[in-house]
Amino acid sequence: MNQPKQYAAPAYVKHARLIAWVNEVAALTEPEAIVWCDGTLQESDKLCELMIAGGSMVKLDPAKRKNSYLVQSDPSDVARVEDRTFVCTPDPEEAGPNNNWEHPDKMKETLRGLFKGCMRGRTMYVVPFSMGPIGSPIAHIGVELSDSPYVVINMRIMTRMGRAVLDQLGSDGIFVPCLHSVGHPLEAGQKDVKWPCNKTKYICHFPETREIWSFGSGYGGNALLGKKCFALRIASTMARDEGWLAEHMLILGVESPQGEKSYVAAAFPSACGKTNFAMLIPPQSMGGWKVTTVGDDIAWIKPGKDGRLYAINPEAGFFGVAPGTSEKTNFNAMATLKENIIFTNVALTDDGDVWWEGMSKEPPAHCIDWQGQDWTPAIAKETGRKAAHPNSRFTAPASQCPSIDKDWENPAGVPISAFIFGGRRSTTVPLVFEAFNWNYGVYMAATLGSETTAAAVGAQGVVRRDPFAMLPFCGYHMGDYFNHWLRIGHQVEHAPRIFTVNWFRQDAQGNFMWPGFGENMRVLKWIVGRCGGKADARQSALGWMPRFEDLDWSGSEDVTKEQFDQLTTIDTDAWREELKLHAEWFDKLKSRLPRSLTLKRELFELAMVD
Ligand code: SAT
Ligand code: MN
Repeated sequence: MNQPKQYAAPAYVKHARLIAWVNEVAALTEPEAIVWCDGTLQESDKLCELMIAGGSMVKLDPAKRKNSYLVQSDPSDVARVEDRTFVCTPDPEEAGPNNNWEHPDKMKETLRGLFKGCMRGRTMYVVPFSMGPIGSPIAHIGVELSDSPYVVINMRIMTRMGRAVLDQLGSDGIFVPCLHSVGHPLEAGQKDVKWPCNKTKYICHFPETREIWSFGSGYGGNALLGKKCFALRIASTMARDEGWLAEHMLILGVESPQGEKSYVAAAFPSACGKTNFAMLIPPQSMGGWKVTTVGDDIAWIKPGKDGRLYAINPEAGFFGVAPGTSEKTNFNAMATLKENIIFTNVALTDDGDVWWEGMSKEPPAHCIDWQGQDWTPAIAKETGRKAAHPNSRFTAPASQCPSIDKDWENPAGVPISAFIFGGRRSTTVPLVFEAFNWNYGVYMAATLGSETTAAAVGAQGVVRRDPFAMLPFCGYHMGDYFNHWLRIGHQVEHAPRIFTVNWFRQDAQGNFMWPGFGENMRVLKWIVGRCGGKADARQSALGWMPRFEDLDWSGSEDVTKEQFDQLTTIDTDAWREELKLHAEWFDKLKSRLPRSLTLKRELFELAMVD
């Protein structure tokens, strides 16, 4: 049996509890060595060299993309595994029907069995990270122990990572312990594989003790534990206890030609275009509107002294979906991706660059696809094989984004004027409407539905309820979470207005009716106009809705009044069916469902009688 070669922490580490935990985990997992990460570029470069030497990473041609790399995962490890994700509380009621549950004692026993010796032959990296600007009153610290160099280099981009965080922690600061292993120990002489992982996977959260244990996957939200595991599942329980919100939301700034600035936060399920929306470029014809990016995935929101809600982006990078990203669909993302990027599961071109479906109109004549096989347009036509996996990703420093907001690292956050909720719905849900009031808005968010995407393992394109786009991310009972939202709205003096959008409605022929992307600015302008008392609306059964003339159509040739009417029509038959699905969903939450939401559902039912 290999004994760890180094147990001692560097002299600059002063945190006794952290050192004790690292030693305890090392005794359990038996790594070959322990490395305390400092977060420097040199360290990251060294890890990349190691991965390249081991055949698990390719350096892209620096003439094409400086300091950028491609990693291709095992085909079995390409997305979050929601059915292997657990919230472990003593009482199953606490976790709620929205989470897989196990008792913490029992789960720890299982995990200890799995983690026993699981890092043999590997290095255990100690990764201190801050979610949010270091020292911000809204930020929180975690430390991830991982045997994956891929995790380290991604965490360096996605969080504030390294020695500065340990300095902030001092000798007794609070941190969330995040333990991760790919679950693929190497016995003496055993050769490593390209992407180590384990068939058995467990992504486990312990809200009571604020701990995370993740086993068996090296991918995205399963392994970069600062993201969904900490910043959403654990943070949502912290937020419930402490009176704030941890949400699956992008944050963007909107500036009018007159220089008036508002911020909105918007929740969409994974892979529904949050990154594109966060980096939207308004049509020039609208005359000088500007959109700036604060974050593209997660928002931590706290009440400010002035009665408004203030949001920070706890992340420092974007882990965005690559396919479909192009100069046309997201110019700012493409500009962000020019250097210092880690690509995962996209294709490698013959000239040492990357490619994915939708990046360019003309596909390359030949490339190596995400599974390492030859790919040509002819092969694709014949076999249907994609060059890039539909959930392939880029990891990019947020600071490189041309639209990054000047206040994106403001420790106090930015004031939020509107919340927007959207799903991927080919039918039923109109383009946009504003809730009559906070409680109606909470109802709409609580019943949000969306057609599933490749971001999670499982069937795609099926409508599932994804309340607040938080179904896979809320670390406690969804009924309690709705109550928490209702409470927050009434506690703050200037609660944001709440809007529902749907960019994905289709006509009878299956064509998208709304052009989306930059054109979403027309809807966004109406939304901030509503918040500032500058936009008109008509009352509908669902809420306040724009008439055709209430949107700014300058320079638009895409949408006629007839098409707009179709986009905003309320199909009462479809809504009666929809409301039945709401009832089914509410039934699952039983006694913890707020009564005001049940009542709202009944009101909507009455309103849908022709
Ligand atoms: O893999 S992640 O969970 O980080 C991405 C996503 O599903 O949004
Ligand atoms: Mn997400």
